[in-house]
Amino acid sequence: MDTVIGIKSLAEVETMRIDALLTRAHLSGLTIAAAAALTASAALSQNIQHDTEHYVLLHQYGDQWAAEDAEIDDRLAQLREANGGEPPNIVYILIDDMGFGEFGMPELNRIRGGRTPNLDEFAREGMAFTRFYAENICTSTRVAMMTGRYAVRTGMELTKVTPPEGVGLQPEEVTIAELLSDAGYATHHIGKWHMGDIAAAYPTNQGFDYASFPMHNQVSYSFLTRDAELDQRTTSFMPESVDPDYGLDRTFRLYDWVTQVEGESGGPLMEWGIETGERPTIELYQEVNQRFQEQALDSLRELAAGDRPFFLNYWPQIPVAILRSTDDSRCLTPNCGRWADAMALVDQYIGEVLEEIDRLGIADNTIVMVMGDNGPMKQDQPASGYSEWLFRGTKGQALEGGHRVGAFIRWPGVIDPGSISGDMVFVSDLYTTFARIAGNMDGIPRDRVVDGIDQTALLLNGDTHGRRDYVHLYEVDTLVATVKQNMKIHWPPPGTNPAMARIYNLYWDPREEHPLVSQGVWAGTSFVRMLMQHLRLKDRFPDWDPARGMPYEGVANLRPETVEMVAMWQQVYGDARDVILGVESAGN
Ligand SMILES: [Ca+2]
Ligand SMILES: [Ca+2]
Repeated sequence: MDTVIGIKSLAEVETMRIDALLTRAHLSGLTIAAAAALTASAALSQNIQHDTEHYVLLHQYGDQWAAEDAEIDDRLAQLREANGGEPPNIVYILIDDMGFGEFGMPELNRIRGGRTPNLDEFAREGMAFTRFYAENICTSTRVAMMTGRYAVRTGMELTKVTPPEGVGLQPEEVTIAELLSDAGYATHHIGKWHMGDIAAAYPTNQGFDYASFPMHNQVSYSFLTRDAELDQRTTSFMPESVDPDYGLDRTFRLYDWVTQVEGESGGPLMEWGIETGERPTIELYQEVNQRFQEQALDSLRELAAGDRPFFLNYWPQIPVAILRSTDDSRCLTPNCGRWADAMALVDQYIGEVLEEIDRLGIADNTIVMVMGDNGPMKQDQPASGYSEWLFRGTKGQALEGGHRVGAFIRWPGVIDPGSISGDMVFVSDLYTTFARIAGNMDGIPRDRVVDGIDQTALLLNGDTHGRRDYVHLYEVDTLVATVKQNMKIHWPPPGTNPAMARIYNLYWDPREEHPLVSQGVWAGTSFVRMLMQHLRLKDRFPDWDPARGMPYEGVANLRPETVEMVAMWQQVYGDARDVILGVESAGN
């Protein structure tokens, strides 16, 4: 990895120690996980191949965790018995671009003039996480939640923003929806998906019984519209602003992509809400968001009426919006910024979901989790109403502000209301934790690295019962920073003196503004050890490539203009979009 050449010399010093650790772990050809299991035979997750840093803790706490796990199994069995033999329902709501402090904290809303009353109340009914790390951008966080793996391991670390894509989540990824389906859950997905526009990646082919979702992300509605261009939020995109004399390449900007679709598991998808000849507008975006909300409530009613436990995965597209509604009465908060107002709308939506859960009488046996997927998109939003809170940085950055998100979970009778967790949690941990609660740890694949740590102990036993004290932070495929406990290192770029690596004490300096000098020097060696183990494991379990295919396969009612657009795209790029066009024809 030449991205970390800067620490190469330090790394060499560590090599012998790492070899020793890995050799110890691979005694008699055992996997690292199996070797760790020798020291703690009962802990449930041990034959899952986690990242190496997990085993550093497992060697120290394995026996303690095994004892705790035995109690947890008893507790989960009791809960199941009290719930007619079934595990709890799971409603998981992921809010786009919502960093830490953006909701669920009334004090901060007062400071900003924001309003999220429903979420503030919800936050007090369960556990608030203070150290919840997501990945720092949409697709990556969604992939990490769905697969339990750092997005970089799946090849899905790039967030695609303009259609078509032609790539997506590998079918071989075993999603949390597939694990829960196998455990007997009914599974619905509503809203943003953003993990590819090829058949393999559709939620209906990745474990969901039913899904209604936009084929791409919100850019396709809110930025790539005539309204946005007239408002100069976008430039040179719409056909009327392409130079008729010199705008030669017709694939430089493409239109008529698939908008929003719905369908059932394994079946065809149907595009809805758009007619032939129509192109997305901000009004369509608002209508679609309202429709997703209605579908989420419909799903809730349908799933609650069924005889199986259910998983409702609701990922609203709002608050992402770059244009204000055409309804000029909108100013839903004293802040009146675009995104702060949109957040008030999200709060209304989620309030309706929570109310419906109460009305259906399923609150007691339903886990509800609400969280953000990454830090706020402030870069393009000077008037969004968002400002940096405690942390510095935005979506896409390895600063705490990019990765740390608001996250709250409610499980009546199990998680103490008003509880606060200071333990570190990474979004991939939800995968393993939900699988444990649903009773399908066996379904987690063993032939790859699964980064998600089982955090059931934290939910059941409360603060200080977490099992993670580190996270690696990627920007696309580059490991940019690593956090361990309250210390954080930003890895130096290639060619940099390793002694110049910036190390921060996040308790002293949550905004990462004052790199430690002498005070942090001790941590450098430990951080390099962590880095080398993380990278060495990749030698054994290389990162995957994403799946590739034709966009929109399986959409039964493609509009004629979409068919034409895809044909043009395929004619130029076809299967060769990853190679250098023209190399062969030039005879090289
Ligand atoms: Ca996002
Ligand atoms: Ca799959």
